[in-house]
Amino acid sequence: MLTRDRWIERASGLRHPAGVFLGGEFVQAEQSLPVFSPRANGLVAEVGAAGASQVDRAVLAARAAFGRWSRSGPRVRAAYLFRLAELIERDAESLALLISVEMGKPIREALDIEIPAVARTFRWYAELAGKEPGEVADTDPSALALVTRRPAGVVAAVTPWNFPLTMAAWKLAPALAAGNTVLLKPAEQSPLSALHLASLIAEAGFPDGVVSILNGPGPVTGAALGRHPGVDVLTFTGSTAVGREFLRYAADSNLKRVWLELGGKSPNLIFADAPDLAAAADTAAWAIFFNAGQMCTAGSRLLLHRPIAEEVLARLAERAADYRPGDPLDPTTRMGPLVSAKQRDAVRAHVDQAVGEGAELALGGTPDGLYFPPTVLTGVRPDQPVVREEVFGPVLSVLTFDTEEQAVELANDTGYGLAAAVWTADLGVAHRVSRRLRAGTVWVNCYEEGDESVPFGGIGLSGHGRDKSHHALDKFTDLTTTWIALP
Ligand code: TXE
Repeated sequence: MLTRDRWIERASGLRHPAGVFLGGEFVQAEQSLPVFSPRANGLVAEVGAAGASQVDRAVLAARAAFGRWSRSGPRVRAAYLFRLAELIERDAESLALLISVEMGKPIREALDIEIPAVARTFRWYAELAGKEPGEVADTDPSALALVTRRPAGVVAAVTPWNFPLTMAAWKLAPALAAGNTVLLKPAEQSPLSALHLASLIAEAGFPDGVVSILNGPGPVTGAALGRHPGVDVLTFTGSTAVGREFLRYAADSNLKRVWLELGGKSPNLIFADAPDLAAAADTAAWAIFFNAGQMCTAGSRLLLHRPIAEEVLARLAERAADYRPGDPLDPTTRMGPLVSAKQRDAVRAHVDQAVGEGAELALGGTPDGLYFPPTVLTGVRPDQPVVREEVFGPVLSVLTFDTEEQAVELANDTGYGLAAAVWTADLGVAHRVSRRLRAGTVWVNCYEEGDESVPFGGIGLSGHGRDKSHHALDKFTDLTTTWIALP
């Protein structure tokens, strides 16, 4: 791992392609987009942004490329995805550095966690291409019914900044493997890593128009994709509010299929008989402070069994010291700044409001610039906004429970349903509670376990549909039945 000074030196020499990656080449942008770095708390670059007419052109290019790409055969498509994975690994340091500069992720985590996950995702779907056979249905023998999967067509993916390249890969890889062409609209906070990805897509030699990458403001570029009649599927990760917008865009345009992976307010339940209380407390800290809490699966509600509440809180406070915010380009930093002043203000407003309503600040609470310290609130009520709404910062709300029934009730007292965790040595409690928790993912005696082979997504206000695994192909394919008469 390079030293902080070396990373800073490399960051000062970073270059990025100009323009918009449209139809296989970088073309002059219609608009421009300022890029702020939370690390520098200032403007670091300006990149090209696509307006509505470039979105039109990109959709046309994707339409034109679709026929050949979808008929190219899975081995051909897999070869491009494998090549892209190799290039991502080759440029791992540059990609990690861009992510760290544009959204403040600690460089070590960008390099050790995010980039390997991106390469793995492209490889995993390359390996899956062509391995989802169709069916022959058991119908009356007078006819033959074939059920086959077809690529849906032109897919638009609108993604957030908290894991800029992982989110892009979760959408691009399955959609491309299944034979679709894709338009990616990255978040305006993280356009630099997306531009580098675009240059790797060009280098990998993907046919023109198979992938376009359109930076731009959500309400302009994102909305144009959401409303476009030439887009067949829209896949989105971001806020619940914008998820609702995409459903409206679809209703007002061509009823395109919309897949939503939205926010969360995940409960982390620790029972008194947890097999290793210290590990449970350490993991609870990681579950909320990793990525400065800017995680849709952040364990933002810690539900503690009353007899062990004090012990867990004491251990949690010790662990929180490991997450003292620091320069994201320092390899020892485990928590960087929040992504923007807007995000910092929203997080601070949540904490101030909770304290104003009587919550106790057990830890943290006061930011230094964009650096927000690990913050723990006790004495909160289940009906307070800080407990009900996604804060998207390193802010943990702690509640206590006395019985299993009460724990489940508190955990499910939310409109979100992305993830949940339960810590217990009792197999009965583990099974009963995990079965009743309303969430797309439930962890038992662990947190944030994940794998390309396992579906990820939520229910309720956390959205629907699944990223990752072979189930993601459901989003990007249509089932077609072909009846053949057998006279
Ligand atoms: O998300 P937005 P923001 C949550 C989290 C966070 C809040 C706001 O609670 O505090 O959202 O974050 C595009 N039409 N999550 O503002 O606005 C935008 O350009 C079309 C949870 O960053 O949802 C970006 O590409 N598109 C989350 C994408 O939507 C629009 C990850 C996400 O931006 C648009 C991020 C519009 N009107 C935030 N407005 C998760 N699920 O992990 C914005 N966009």
